[in-house]
Amino acid sequence: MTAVQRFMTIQRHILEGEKQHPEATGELSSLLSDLVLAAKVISLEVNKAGLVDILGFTGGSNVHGEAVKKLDVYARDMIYRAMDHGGHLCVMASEEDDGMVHIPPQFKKGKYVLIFDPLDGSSNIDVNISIGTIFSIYKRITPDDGSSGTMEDLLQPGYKLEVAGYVLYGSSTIFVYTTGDGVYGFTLDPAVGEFLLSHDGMRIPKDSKIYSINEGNYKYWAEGLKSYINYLKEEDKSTRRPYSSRYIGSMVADIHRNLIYGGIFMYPADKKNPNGKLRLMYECNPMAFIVEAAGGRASDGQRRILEIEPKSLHQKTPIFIGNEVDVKLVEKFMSEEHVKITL
Ligand code: AHM
Ligand code: MG
Repeated sequence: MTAVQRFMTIQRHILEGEKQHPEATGELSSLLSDLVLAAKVISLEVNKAGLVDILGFTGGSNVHGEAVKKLDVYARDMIYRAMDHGGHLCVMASEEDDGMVHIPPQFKKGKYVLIFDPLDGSSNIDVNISIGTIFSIYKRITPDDGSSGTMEDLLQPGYKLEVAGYVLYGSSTIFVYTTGDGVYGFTLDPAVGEFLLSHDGMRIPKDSKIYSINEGNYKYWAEGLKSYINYLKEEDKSTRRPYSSRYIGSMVADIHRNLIYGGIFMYPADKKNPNGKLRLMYECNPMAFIVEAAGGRASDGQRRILEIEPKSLHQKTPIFIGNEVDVKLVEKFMSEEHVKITL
């Protein structure tokens, strides 16, 4: 008989985590609770996405004459509205915005910084494929004196993260978060309206046989990467090859699956995108923090993602993330070939 899962809401889990840190002020818990609320509202809206056309809401305004927002803009606004007035943040940044997202002047500024990708994989919305929200919370660097946060507070390397998480809107909605010490997943029970603990202490399996990459870009890859992918397709029972290829094209969904089944997800540099496609601050750092906390590894091919010193909010980086053995192997393939991508 399988062990019975602890019956626990995400709110209670957050509070219990806080109790283990006597110095905690409760601010982080409060921030997470606000994010949970935003996730529930976004989940509702995501589930209605296909109804927009049927109900005749397209064309810019709905029946009330209100402008209909694109879902990614809706998600961005919902998170902003849930987070702007709690008094715990000093600044935010989102993949939807060009620059810093400020806390309105009338609200208190606190000691934390929030960086988020409101709806990643948004090209999948119209075709009912899983999409996700990704978030990161840092402590501010500038003094916690009630002033607004600055770019310095935002541009921190990933190893300084306090909390990272994602919400996957899939066959069900799941909220996964870590403070660096254990990764926990909660599935939304739509009837009760609560996220309930469903994945306690997630660990990425060591013996994977899944690789996820947009193989349509093969022609543009470095030779070392081509050799690695070709190696994965060869037959060898002792190393579980050939691997299976699974690519959703939605980073949160691809990495969530690999966290559960094991596997490696890659978005490399190529001749068309010399820094890859994915954003360090919004996508790669938080996912790397989660995967490392689950026993995995994340690198840009040479160095740990979490140790990259960010230079700008929207900077991109190649990423190889997942099972430790697999990520180390792709690093080896790439370094042995001493491949530099030439444009
Ligand atoms: P987005 O931030 O515009 O939504 O793009 C990010 C998404 C990732 O979720 C996914 O891994 C990647 O783009 C897929 O890109 P591609 O279509 O080039 O394979
Ligand atoms: Mg994105």
